[in-house]
Amino acid sequence: MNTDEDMNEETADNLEATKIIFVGDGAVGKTSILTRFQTGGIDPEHVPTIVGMVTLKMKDITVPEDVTLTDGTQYRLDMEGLRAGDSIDMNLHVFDTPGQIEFERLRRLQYSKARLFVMVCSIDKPNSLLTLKTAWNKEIENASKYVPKILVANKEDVRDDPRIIKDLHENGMDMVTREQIQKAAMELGAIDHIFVSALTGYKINECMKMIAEKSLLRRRERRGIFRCTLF
Ligand SMILES: Nc1nc2c(ncn2[C@@H]2O[C@H](COP(=O)(O)OP(=O)(O)O)[C@@H](O)[C@H]2O)c(=O)[nH]1
Ligand SMILES: [Mg+2]
Repeated sequence: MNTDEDMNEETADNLEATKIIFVGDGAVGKTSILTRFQTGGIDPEHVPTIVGMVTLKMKDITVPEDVTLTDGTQYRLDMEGLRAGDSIDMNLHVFDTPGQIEFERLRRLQYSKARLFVMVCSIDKPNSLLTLKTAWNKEIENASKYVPKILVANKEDVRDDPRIIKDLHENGMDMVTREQIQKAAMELGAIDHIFVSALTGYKINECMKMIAEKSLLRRRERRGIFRCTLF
């Protein structure tokens, strides 16, 4: 089935290895989301990730429609041979990156050929949403402007936890609201967002499906941009 035309990066052959990158501050639950999806449980200890890659086999993924963001940016289906509504199986190679800032060089190496960035924050850590906007988004945009991103707000299970609400108040903070996440998704240029809990498993399967589906899109290159020629 392979014609010469198929031998570029954007063919359905690449479904064998679709590269997904998780980013976000340490301890927001990136590793836990993946572990919960794979095994149905999470490790209560926080073990900082150095480099982790897991392969997830995803069945019956529905090829998505194109997406247009409120600012007009378009994300289009970018896999030859696929049409919106098709049902496919995919292998996701998910890179669970270290959140610590000192691993920046390591992360940059991982970003090449990514098909989707999953930006993770935790609703009990307002700062983890702020750093997505200030630090992580810049790092991602530097790596590629064409790769779609989604926003995942974890720890939905603690939303009404009086002890955590009190702790946040004592430090002059509040739980991150649903509206704040919605607004942040727009500001970040995320093509979708979802609230999950790795602890209870709430929306974890939906989240992984969303990841698989959205990785098939790519930001449409703007027409009419002056292309530099070197002579
Ligand atoms: N309450 C609650 N705790 C969570 C959830 N997800 C992860 N955690 C805890 O948060 C801590 C950090 O999780 P981890 O997955 O290591 O974060 P990472 O650094 O982003 O990979 C661990 O103690 C987890 O048990 C969640 O959905 N709810
Ligand atoms: Mg981790």
